[in-house]
Amino acid sequence: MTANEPNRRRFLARLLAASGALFLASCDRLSGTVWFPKLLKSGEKLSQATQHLVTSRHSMAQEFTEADLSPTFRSNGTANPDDERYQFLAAGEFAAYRLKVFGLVEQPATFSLDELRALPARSQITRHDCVEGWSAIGKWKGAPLSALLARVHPRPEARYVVFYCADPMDAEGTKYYESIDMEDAYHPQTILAYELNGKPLPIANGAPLRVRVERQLGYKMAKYIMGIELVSSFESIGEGKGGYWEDQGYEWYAGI
Ligand SMILES: Nc1nc2c(c(=O)[nH]1)N[C@H]1C(S)=C(S)[C@@H](COP(=O)(O)O)O[C@H]1N2
Ligand SMILES: [Mo]
Repeated sequence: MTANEPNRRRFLARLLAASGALFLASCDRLSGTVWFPKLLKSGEKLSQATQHLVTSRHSMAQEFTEADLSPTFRSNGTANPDDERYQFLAAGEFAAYRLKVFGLVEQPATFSLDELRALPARSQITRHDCVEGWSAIGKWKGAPLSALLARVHPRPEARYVVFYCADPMDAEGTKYYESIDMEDAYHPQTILAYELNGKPLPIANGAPLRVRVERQLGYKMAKYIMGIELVSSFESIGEGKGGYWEDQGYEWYAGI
């Protein structure tokens, strides 16, 4: 320990207290059992910078065993996109589905489901936490987003990965979309899932493809992904703050 250490500690303690991290630490006993620790009221929400101090962005989300699987994995939000193109693809069991990857990449590409299945696969049993107050444990299988990115070669300016979904426009004329930063994009548990509990991803849970960003809350896990764009800022894709719920006031960084 250096002479500066006590000072540094006091500084950190003040910083953490100010940002609500002590509140978080005292709730740590609960982590692993309920969704509560991932979800902090907006006033208690840590700044992204402070989160870097408290928990490493490289840490892994907890994984579970087959015995922990929820009997059913419920559906939330859109359960079957009322969209002509989507319904056409679903009727053909997504044989004509092509994931389009574009934006700040050297090699824009499209991927069929078979091509996505041919990428290295990862399975993980994780807990999904929805801000509406429910959780479910499911087993997801898919291609790590990092493997997909390796195919399209992101440009150095790329800072965010944006997911565009098949959901039709809502009453306000906005469509479901989501975004994550490159750190989460390359995280080993960030996968483009095409299977849930050993079966092809059901339509209710996002068929044919949905993202899992395991350290974040449910609304980040975009379902019905039709396109992926790499961008340097959200200004380049419109007025939004990086996601459907974020545009309505939810935190962009919804995790720990
Ligand atoms: N395209 C799309 N993705 C979405 C949603 C949605 O309505 N449309 N809802 C989000 C929310 S709030 C949650 S909790 C999860 C629900 O996933 P599930 O239907 O598999 O339970 O998907 C998220 N991703
Ligand atoms: Mo949710």
